[in-house]
Amino acid sequence: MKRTLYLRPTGLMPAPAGEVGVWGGLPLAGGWLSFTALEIIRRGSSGEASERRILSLGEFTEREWGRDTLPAADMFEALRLPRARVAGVSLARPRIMGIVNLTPDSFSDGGRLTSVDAAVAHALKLVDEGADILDLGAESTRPGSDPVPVDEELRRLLPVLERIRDKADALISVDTRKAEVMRRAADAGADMLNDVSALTHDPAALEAAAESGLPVVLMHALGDPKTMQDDPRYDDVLLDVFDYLEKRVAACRAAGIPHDKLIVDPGIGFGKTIDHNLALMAGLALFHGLGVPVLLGASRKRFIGHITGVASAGERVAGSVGAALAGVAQGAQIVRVHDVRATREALDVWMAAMTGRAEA
Ligand code: HH2
Repeated sequence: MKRTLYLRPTGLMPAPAGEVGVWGGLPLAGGWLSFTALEIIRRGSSGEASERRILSLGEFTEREWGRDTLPAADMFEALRLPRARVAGVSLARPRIMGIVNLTPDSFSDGGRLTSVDAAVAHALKLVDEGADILDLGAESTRPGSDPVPVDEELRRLLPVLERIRDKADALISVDTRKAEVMRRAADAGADMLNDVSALTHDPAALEAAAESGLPVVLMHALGDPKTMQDDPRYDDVLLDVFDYLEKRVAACRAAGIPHDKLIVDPGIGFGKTIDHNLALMAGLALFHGLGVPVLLGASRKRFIGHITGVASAGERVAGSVGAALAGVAQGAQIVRVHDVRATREALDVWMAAMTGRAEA
């Protein structure tokens, strides 16, 4: 049945330490925030949100509790439950995924890491700077990019993966859309998979990911990289992306991937205008209603250049840090970034200032 009612947690505030609760609030996904209100979004027959109403949690439960079933009860439940660890790493605090592009043509830093030595050194530097996860990508998916043959992707990826596997004190994620690359990466010791097509590009990917037993990031993209920026349209971008990810979560579970191995990502910049990206950023907390961790990849992307006027992607560090903090302020458990050190410092200060506690 098509979903017509959505709950976006709002009135977000830092979760208190220890057993003390926020009066009138509930913990958001077992993390660092509590939500004290819900935006109730109703989708009309035209496909657009036809009603948006913010109710405090007290109002919501008082009004609705008496009924047999709470509206969107599945989402309400999903918002509160703590998230499972990802490959042993707790998501009770935000995690940084550092980008290692092994491609000659990535939009922001392509061609820099063409030797295995340079890529390994860069990956280890990101860990030193505070990355919890490294995301190795050997196929660019920037707008307009061409696909890479599987042999070439493996040739770029495996030597680096094998060399950092035992050296890097971080999880290793592999950013790929291909089943064969997923299998080989799992054999070579990868800890998680990241597919910008949410396991739809390669018909064998669902099975390969399920067999690997690894956690998987399911990202939303409209169309493929070659054409995705040609006039993308949605009825309501936030609700359409939610529905898509909900369907992909269901497809993964049907294929044997457990719920606690899934992570979702709205796919900033993948078949989206500036307005679409900003609607997703502003509504990001909605995705917690899927009951799995949320990943945000906004680093150095075009909407940041549009807002700041910084044309060169490599110089969009401050804007990217701002975007990462905005994501974490909505409970995103993982931020995928190029500039690990700047993000780590900003995040540590932001968390300490928000919660009144410095992490050891
Ligand atoms: N963005 C890019 C690539 N992979 N994966 C996830 N989960 N989320 C993202 O937002 C995302 C992603 C594009 O950025 P980048 O890796 O810097 O560029 P390129 O694809 O050109 O290598």
